[in-house]
Amino acid sequence: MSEQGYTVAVVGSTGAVGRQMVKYLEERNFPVRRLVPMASGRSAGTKIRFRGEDVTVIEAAADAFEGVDIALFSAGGSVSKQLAPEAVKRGTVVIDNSSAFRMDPEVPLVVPEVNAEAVRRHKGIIANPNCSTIQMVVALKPLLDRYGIDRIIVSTYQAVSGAGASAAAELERQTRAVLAGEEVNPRILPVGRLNKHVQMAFNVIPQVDVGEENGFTFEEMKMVNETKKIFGDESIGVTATCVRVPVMTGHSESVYVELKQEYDLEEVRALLAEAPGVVVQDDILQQVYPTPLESEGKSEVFVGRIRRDLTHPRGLNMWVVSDNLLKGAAVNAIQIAETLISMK
Ligand code: NAP
Ligand code: 3JN
Repeated sequence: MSEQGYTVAVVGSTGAVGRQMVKYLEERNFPVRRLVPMASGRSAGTKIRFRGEDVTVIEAAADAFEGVDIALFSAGGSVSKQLAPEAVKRGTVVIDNSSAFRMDPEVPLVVPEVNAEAVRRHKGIIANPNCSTIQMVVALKPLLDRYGIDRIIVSTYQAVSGAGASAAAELERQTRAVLAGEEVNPRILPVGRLNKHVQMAFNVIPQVDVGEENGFTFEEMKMVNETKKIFGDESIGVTATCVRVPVMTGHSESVYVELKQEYDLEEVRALLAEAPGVVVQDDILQQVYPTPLESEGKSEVFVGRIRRDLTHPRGLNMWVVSDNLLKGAAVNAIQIAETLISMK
């Protein structure tokens, strides 16, 4: 690592998340000495803009990591499994945005507002959690610290950009087709690699990622398992229902939490208002609450509809919204990199 900054690779730099990684490395003034954008052979040779200059995208391959200090991976789990160990062999610290290593006990799974210290345990790879997990744990962390958490029941309303640039394009195409009275022809959502596809425009789909034998989807089980790992508490009960909605960007979540102790609602609001990375927007009588449209382009987690549950003395309901491509992916990954270099 050089005093003038770091050589930073972005693997998947042409994708929905990778583009935001490049943009936010610049916006957050990360000390990049040299940017190395990578993608598949299909995009090699194309240019991306960084700090006012065109930088050529190269094909991701083992040798391309020679001299790279930090690599932000966002090209899917199979690329991470194949190339992250190669990058580590060459001295690169990998911050991986896929699920490939998240549950590996040797790999820290980090949301800096929640468990920044875990970065110190890395052995070359640090995992970035799933977007739906990240925004929920940021909002729950102050409550975990003050009261403890018994149980969480979450339902998500996930934007199509979470499924990649092609899914976002599909929603736009389908919406135009429906309005023009044309055939819709679903091709990507809910899960590109499955054979059956479902219309997204003017619809909601109760499936994010593939189904599992236990009746949950992989996305739902990511929320269950990642939350326990990040909070370092296997005893917390987590149940998730993940739903895709026809929103371009911004995931929303209805979160019901049962705390270990009785709480004071005004104290909960104050704790959330003071929590790092959280913005409270909460006044139903004045119609103040977060929406995904308004969260787009912002790095914080927005919390509203904070209310005492009427059926359980330690139950609390809230509505949690964040830009899934930013705090849910690119910004959290860059915050991990910022934490890493601050610990040097
Ligand atoms: P996307 O828009 O489809 O972009 C995929 C990117 O990966 C493109 O840059 C693509 O490059 C590149 N790529 C594909 N195959 C490759 C290969 N063999 N070698 C190198 N690069 C390759 O997808 P996305 O939404 O940005 O998501 C990418 C990945 O990020 C996901 O698969 C997931 O693992 C992770 N992700 C995580 C979260 C989260 O919750 N934290 C959210 C969204 C995504 P080309 O231009 O060459 O095709
Ligand atoms: O669908 C969403 O809103 C988030 C998608 C995340 C995602 C998409 C494809 C593959 C992931 C992820 O990060 O959990 C993966 C993956 O399993 O790597």
